[in-house]
Amino acid sequence: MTRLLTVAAAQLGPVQRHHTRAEVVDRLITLLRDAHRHGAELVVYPELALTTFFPRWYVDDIAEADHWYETSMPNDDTQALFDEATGLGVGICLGYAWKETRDDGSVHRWNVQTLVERDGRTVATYKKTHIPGHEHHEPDRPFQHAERYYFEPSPDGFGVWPAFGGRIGMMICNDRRWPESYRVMGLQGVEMILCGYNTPIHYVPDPSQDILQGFHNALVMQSGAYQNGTWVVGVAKGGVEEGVDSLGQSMIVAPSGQIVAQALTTDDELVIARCDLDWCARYTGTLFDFDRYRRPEVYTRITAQRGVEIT
Ligand code: CDV
Repeated sequence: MTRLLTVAAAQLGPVQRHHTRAEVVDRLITLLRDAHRHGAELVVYPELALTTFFPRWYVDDIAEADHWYETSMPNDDTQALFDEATGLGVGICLGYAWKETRDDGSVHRWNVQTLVERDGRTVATYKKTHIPGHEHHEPDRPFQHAERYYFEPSPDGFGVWPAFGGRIGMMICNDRRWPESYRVMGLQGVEMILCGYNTPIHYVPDPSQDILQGFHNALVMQSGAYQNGTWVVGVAKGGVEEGVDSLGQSMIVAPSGQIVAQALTTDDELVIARCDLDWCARYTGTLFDFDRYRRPEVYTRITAQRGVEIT
């Protein structure tokens, strides 16, 4: 018997600064209902789905940015989405900013995705591992990418959870560019990786990469899928948000590395595929039989060293 999972990448068009969470949640519910009508069992939303991509602005006092963060999930603004999903028997994966205040009084700000099963049970909340951009105000940029000011990098790394009849992993945006992200999940037997993203077309440190944004997006997710024998679901918040044009190109990639479905617009759009989780074993049981063919004893630099060392 094959294990089939119908998944929907619920791409969002822009979320502007003046859009309320209630307005955004309405859009998420519209996508959810449509995905359910098409047989989806899991709906994956983008990174920071509930708000505009606020790291594009720097504020001197980070407390002024607190309103962009959730302090609990679900909460008053998102309860309707969670209720609708559970009522329909559809799972969701939702990206948002989380401000955590611990019992010891310490405050932590994370860029997260929460995965919820079809029965409403929270499977896991994943915190973004690779935080791109800059820590300080860089006034010469046309727009900021101050994620390193607004978010801590996760100390936990990449997990894989039994859910949806398979083994599900998560990563967020910049994580998808790093082969280590996929491999750490591959070594835990991942069968489907869920990844929300916000990728401005204009890459300020090196504009020669602008024209390659779509190519690089597909390149990393297709190679990560193939080299680890896993499905990858990449979900954009695209279009022109507060004057910054961002990549759409949400896609579902098979363990073969082939793109099986891809967005055609940069607006709210569903990309749906019926994914055979057993297809993963065709790769992980043959060419990428890790236990048989990998050589971890000669890969020690990968964890022992961070940057390049010339010997
Ligand atoms: N949200 C992101 O992580 N964006 C990065 C940009 C800054 C390059 C990305 O990797 O798409």
